[in-house]
Amino acid sequence: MNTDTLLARLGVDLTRFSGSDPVRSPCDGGVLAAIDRAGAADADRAVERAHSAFRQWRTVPAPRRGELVRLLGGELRAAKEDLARLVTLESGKILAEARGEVQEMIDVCDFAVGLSRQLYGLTIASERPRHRMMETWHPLGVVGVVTAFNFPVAVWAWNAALALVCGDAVVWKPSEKTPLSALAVESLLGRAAARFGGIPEGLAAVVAGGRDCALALAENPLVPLLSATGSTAMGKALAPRVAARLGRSLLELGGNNAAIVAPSADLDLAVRAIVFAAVGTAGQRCTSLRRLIVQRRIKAQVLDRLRAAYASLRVGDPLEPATLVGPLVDEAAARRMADALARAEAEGAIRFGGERIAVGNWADAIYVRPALVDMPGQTAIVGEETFAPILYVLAYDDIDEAIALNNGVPQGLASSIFTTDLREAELFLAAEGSDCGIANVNIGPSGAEIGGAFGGEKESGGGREAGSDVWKTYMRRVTNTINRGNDLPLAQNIVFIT
Ligand code: UN1
Repeated sequence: MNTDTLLARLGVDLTRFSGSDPVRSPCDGGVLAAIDRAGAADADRAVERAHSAFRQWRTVPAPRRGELVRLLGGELRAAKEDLARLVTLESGKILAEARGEVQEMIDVCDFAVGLSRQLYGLTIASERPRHRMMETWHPLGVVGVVTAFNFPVAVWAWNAALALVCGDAVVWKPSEKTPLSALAVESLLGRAAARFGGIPEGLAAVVAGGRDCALALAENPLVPLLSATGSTAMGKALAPRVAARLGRSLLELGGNNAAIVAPSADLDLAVRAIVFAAVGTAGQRCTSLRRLIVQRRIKAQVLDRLRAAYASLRVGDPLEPATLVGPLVDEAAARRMADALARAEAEGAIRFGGERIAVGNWADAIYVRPALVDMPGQTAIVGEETFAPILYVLAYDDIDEAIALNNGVPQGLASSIFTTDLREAELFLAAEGSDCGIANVNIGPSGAEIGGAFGGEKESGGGREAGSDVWKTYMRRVTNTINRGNDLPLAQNIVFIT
């Protein structure tokens, strides 16, 4: 199926593709379509329209808003295979993972539908006679959503499914590398909206532009919440602009995720988990495993097993069912990977893999063998996130040292420990254990379910998306005090007689 047919099946208006800016597929380096890029003024217009839409949407009862999201989930189920294929073509992730990404959208829609009947507030005991206090949650406004190429659709869904149920409008700036997947999602939402009986115009918009659009969303006072996923550098550029107008940011930034392998670990299980977490999505997840912290006595054994597993990894066309590792997203990613490996070698690394390989006749596509890098310690390069399949392997002697290494980087997204020792596992999860937003036992750091709150600490940005009580970020909390009496008792026993 060619791309035009795929886009047409997804309901994308092909007349939008008469633009001058080519969208390339990392799979073969070919041009998928050429679009016109939106600019800052388009972003501001979309925000204005979204704000008007919000003013209507906030008055629709939440369970009814949930119905829209239920219908969106239905459209996603029906289009799962087509959308996954488009995600693979545009992002380069293997089809199995692209299907997983669409499933993640469906899952969060289901979650949000349930939530639409559970936006609970509290009743609070008042200190004053014949008074009652309560907490009410109201819609917040326009939510700006900035997403990255590696999860071109799921991250929007984590935000939008919740935001729509919470009564908000959404303006989405997708990655410049993956606008087509975003336009396809916009079209599927359009189908859901038609079944719903129509939604306010501009309630969920896509602004397919670049950095200037993201900056416009950050600076626009009609955007009370900016949810941005991407590099730490991007977060550092956007967050001060949102803060300058005292807006709210939800940041999901870089990770430098570690796994500790303790002597008691089930190594068959650990090796499988490590390989998935380190090479899945070609090392281009924010949750990708980048540092392996192995007890010194078993390090040689673990490295041997990993080398064997890495040697048998099939790197190639992500549309082929047998492929486990697809391409890197672009030339710049390949350059950053080569630079990181060169720096690691200068810092004492012994490297296995990491070289570029040819796939098909695709001279403009970038495929690499994942790299396993034996390091003498946690050197400077190990503290950096390189968005590529590089796994640094470090040794530790005792568990406190392992936890200190886990925590000894600027990022704090995801972490894990492989152990069958209960005390060690519990220590890792305790206050003095991992300092990350995600801490796992006997599974890798990536591949989170949507039911939990997703996000990390330190330079990973501090935001939380998806499940648990994250919906509260998308609403404004109002504290109400109601007096049913004829007196006016003041709080804190203040006497003020007029
Ligand atoms: C990301 O890479 O931005 O936990 C998100 C995971 C996925 C989401 C990753 N569910 O790996």
